[in-house]
Amino acid sequence: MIKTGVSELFGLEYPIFQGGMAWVADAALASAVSNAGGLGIISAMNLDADYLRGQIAQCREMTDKPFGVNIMLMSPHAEACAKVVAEEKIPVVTTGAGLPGRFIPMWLEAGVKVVPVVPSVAIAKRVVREGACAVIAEGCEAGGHIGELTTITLVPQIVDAVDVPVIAAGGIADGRGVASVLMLGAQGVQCGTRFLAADECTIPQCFKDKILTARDIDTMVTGRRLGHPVRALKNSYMQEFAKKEKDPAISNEELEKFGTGALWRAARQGDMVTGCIMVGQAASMIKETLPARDIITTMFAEAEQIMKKTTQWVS
Ligand code: TUI
Repeated sequence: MIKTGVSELFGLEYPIFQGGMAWVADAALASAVSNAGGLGIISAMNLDADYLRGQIAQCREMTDKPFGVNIMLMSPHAEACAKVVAEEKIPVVTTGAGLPGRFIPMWLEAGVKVVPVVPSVAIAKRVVREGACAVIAEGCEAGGHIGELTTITLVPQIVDAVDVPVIAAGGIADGRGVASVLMLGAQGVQCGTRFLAADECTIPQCFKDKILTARDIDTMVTGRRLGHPVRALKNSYMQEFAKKEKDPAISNEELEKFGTGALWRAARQGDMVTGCIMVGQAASMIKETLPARDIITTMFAEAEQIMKKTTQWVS
């Protein structure tokens, strides 16, 4: 068994969070991960408070284990959804794509544990000062909206900078990834892409097939000009975005508009051509879809084996 400050702090059998992926992380996936001993997370994404309340109610029907909610801070409904998290007394909230400071006092008041995704040391220090009880250090191997640093450089620097447990994310899809970030000082992992290929994940099969056939060099990053870089699989949508991004005749407004609805088209409509297939670099390491429970147990059994083996090299 691998028990860490993260499994203890959040009452988990395994120190693993499921990423709060927009248009993907619903009650079905979150309850499956929580039932398997990790922390399932529902994404509030760009939808409103009623959607979130509905997903929370469904998740409570499907699990009696703890689960979390992710607030995407760029959402126009972030404030309304942040209030739902407090009202529903969700045990853990994670945040992404911005600074959550304005909501932290309300969450702490309601007894919600706050765990922001952080892309740098400065932001990690800031959220801990504001009341975060752990942070998710996400490297740019991750899918979707990313920072600049890699997991291997970001995690140890954040471990040194803050006195709360660090959860590593970005590029972790198997036991080797888990073992490696534990060596860097992390006490848990968050996986997004690996759970896209969970049996309980409700994205279309064609999206899962793209993951299973992805090669190492098949993702690309666009959106730097807008200040929010996004990693996704190379396809005509991403290539078109990259072209528009380089064209000075195209305004930022027009570029933003081109981005609107693209993830929804891929994740909900199965549009693999004009949709944005957000996945991390770990996509090409994933060879099969599995139930969430098997993903977690296999990953941690492998991590344990690796750590036992490596201690034999030490004398
Ligand atoms: O949030 C994510 N990943 C996401 S959000 C998302 S929805 C979206 N769609 C299109 C464009 C943009 C977003 C898809 N994937 N991961 C967590 C994460 N948070 N990664 C990086 C950050 C982050 C970045 C800056 C956290 C804080 C931060 O603060 C600096 C600031 O100035 O806000």
